[in-house]
Amino acid sequence: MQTRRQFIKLTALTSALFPFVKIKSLNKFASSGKVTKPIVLSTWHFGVPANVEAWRVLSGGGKALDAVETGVHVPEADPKVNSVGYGGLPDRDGHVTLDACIMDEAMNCGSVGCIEQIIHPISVARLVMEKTPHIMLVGEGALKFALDNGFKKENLLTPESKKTWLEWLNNSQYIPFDYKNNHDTIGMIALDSEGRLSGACTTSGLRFKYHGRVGDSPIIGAGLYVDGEIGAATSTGIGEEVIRIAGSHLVVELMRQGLTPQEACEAAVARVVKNKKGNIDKDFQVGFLALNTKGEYGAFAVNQGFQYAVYSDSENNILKDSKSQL
Ligand code: SD4
Repeated sequence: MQTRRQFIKLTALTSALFPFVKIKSLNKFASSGKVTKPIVLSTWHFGVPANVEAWRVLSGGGKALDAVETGVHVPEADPKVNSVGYGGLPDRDGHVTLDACIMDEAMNCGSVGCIEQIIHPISVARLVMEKTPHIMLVGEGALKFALDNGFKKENLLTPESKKTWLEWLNNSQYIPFDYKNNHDTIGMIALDSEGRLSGACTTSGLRFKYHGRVGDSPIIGAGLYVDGEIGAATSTGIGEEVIRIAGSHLVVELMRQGLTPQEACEAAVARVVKNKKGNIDKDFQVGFLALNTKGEYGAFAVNQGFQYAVYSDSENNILKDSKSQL
């Protein structure tokens, strides 16, 4: 139990570190005792159908870990989503390379980076977590591990994505950070009826990136972080900027210090903005989504346009617009 003196010290410290965060109340001290569970949150509009599948697991009393894996399978398999899994836009050399990670409430985690020809990288990440002493496998090693474990090779480059890539090749203009044409990663975080938190994050990354480029999405602490005693966070947008600040870990640590999920996302976005020293336009984007152990959530992005989907008993898979810094 913290004393009033410790509370004041923590408030002063947080204000000094994050002067842009208006601390209305530190959530440890404003606890209503009410917990919203189960609940699942996902980034972007394709989070809506993904949440439906996750909710099927959660509403049946299933584990958050199973819910997030099942949920993100939906955009991974959807050829119309050109930023995740099958149908993802390729790198500059025409390879569809995928990044994914998964984490549960007990610090178990697994990840794959730059894996090709596997439609569900999230399930390979889960196997890395469950079957190996490691956390991350990349490239050909990740593919070999997947094939050794029964996954099948598939061509992930759809005719539509190939056409877009061939058009791009006409000019080969290298602008991977042109965010308005780079939508997007699914990050999903969930709290189940037993109070277990988990998260999953999966993407084809930035379109026409360098071959071998890995973003934030498969990096534990950047694209995703879960601490079963505190909360979970996930990110979307320009991965390089998220990695620089260990973004999702930062959000969870801020929640540990007492910030609400909303305040923590705002503070992390402010850190990104500060690092860019004003060098930000409307095509730049980084966004965070966070959930705590009480089922409270928040989201914030640098620019307008970041949407996320929420599914709980009280919010029936609603698509919400995140507030933004600019
Ligand atoms: C990445 N954060 O690879 C991911 C992809 C994304 O907008 O969210 N793109 O950097």
